[in-house]
Amino acid sequence: MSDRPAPESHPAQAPAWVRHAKLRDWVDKMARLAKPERVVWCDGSQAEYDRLCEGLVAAGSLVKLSETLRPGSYLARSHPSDVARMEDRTFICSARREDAGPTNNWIEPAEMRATLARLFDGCMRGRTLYVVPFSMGPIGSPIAQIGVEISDSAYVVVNMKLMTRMGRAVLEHLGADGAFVPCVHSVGAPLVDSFGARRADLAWPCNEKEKWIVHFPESREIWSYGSGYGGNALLGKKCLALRIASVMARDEGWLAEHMLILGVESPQGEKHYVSAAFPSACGKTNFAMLIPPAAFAGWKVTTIGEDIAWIKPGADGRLYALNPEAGLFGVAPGTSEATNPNAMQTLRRNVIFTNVAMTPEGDVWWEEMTKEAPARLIDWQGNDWTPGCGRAAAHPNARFTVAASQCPSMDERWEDPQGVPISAFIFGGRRSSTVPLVVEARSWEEGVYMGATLGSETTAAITGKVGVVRRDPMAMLAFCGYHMGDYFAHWLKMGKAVARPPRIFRVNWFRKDASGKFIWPGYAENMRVLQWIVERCRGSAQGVETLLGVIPRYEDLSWSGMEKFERGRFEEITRVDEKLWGEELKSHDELFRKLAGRLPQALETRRGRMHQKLAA
Ligand code: SAT
Ligand code: MN
Repeated sequence: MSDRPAPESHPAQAPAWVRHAKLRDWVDKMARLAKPERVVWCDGSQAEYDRLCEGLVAAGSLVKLSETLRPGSYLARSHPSDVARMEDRTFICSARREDAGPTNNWIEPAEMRATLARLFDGCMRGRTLYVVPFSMGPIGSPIAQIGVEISDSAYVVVNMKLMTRMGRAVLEHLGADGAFVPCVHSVGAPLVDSFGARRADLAWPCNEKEKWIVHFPESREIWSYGSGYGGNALLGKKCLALRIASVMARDEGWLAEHMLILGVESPQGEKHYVSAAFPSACGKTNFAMLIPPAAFAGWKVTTIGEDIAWIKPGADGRLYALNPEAGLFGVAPGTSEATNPNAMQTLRRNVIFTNVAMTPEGDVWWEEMTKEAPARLIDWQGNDWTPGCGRAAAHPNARFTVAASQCPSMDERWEDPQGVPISAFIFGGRRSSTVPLVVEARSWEEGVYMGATLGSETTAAITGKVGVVRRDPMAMLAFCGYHMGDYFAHWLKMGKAVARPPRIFRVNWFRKDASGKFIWPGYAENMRVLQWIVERCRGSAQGVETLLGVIPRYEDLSWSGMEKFERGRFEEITRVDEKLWGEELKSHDELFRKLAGRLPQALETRRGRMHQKLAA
């Protein structure tokens, strides 16, 4: 039997509020290719969200959690082959291989398009094609961008509703001919085969054999096939807001960064905003929602964003940062009242949890959420679980999706369409030795070098060996949509493009002592470092020059409430060990060799100077 002509080739008409002819044509074209049973244009309403969640519950894809313990919330359990972003299946298909650079996977665009045409042909048979218009950034903000994702996953639609400004209002703003980034997504699991035979759906449909996350930077398109999880499927996040946006930013003179944005207000009411990049497993979300320790009465830390920053020059010569997202897609394990009370408060209601464990009462649990695990749980795969059974109850990459507006620490300006002025950039990694608690760059160039050579040790949550330093320039290794050498050059250029560029700092909360214990208590105490940083920006704090930059002395930080942290400990955590830095530089050499040919001379020179200083 051949393809049945109807209803596949006659998907539903677009509603009257879709005035964009090119968008309608594109959706028609995609529907003819993917052959869904129906097309639904999402309006982004609460009624639509509730209806879709009900449908997902009925289909067994979501479990409704206890309305008393976790109101308005759901749990999804993914297929075990589909639990994280897949860097080895992520491609930057620029016209020329050298423009993707050595840190990205690349396939020749025509070949990739042929593969996608084959994969997407009929891939939505028996399913609904949802059209999901979304804005990254407040609708109408001069910094915002519009995307339209088509997806055959209702789970994706409800997550996009929490993570972005989504629906009819976006298309009303787009008008009849506005620019949008087309994003195509399919779980790659048709319910009807090409002979018309139907099969039952799975709770978490995906394609076990093939997954592809593909970007065409020149035409600014995103295609994703085979996965329904996180950044593989919620295409506004890493795909648009970082990989495609980094290319737009390079071309248009701004920055799309893998950075949190937070505000720090002193008791005198002086406010600074800082933006910080951390590779995964460095406590980025916790830092974004920091609550100052008791001794810091009158100090306030507020959140603008916890993952991505879009940063543009303002008329006053400063850089302004905007959080393009409207929600949080955070790692659940490790989140607790001790590590992040603001996150715990955010998660009280209206959350979609993915791959966490469930209690017999219909609430959620994950490793380290409480000191003691409940006596019985259903684990992330739906099996009975008891403490000591040898398995993790939640998947280490289990997630929560929730509207940012529910977070008690959100800054009053978090939706300011102009963004907020940035005083400092911070680069942080997880390093058990070598890198001091905090160091300030003496120049923009030195700061760019710090960011470019950012490294972090791998943890159990990341696949691969534990404790190996992975170079992750600006925490953008997996997210830069073009050649990393050109990206560094762009950063250098941006420092010259504004009259008052932010100061740049490097931090490391993770240094260990000789007995292998963390020296710094972390969490709330990070406020002490943050205070020094903003006071440096104000010009009021002191420090000393070292090989690496300016480092505070013991007396330059505030220790009230933490008197037990003696001078000796502080010296241990801020020491610059020349032998270790000799080793460290060799590893910078390795990264630079990889980028040779496109590495800016200024960074080369700086590295040479460090080598010389160490040799002297
Ligand atoms: O899954 S996401 O890409 O959204 C989060 C992450 O892996 O960094
Ligand atoms: Mn991230």
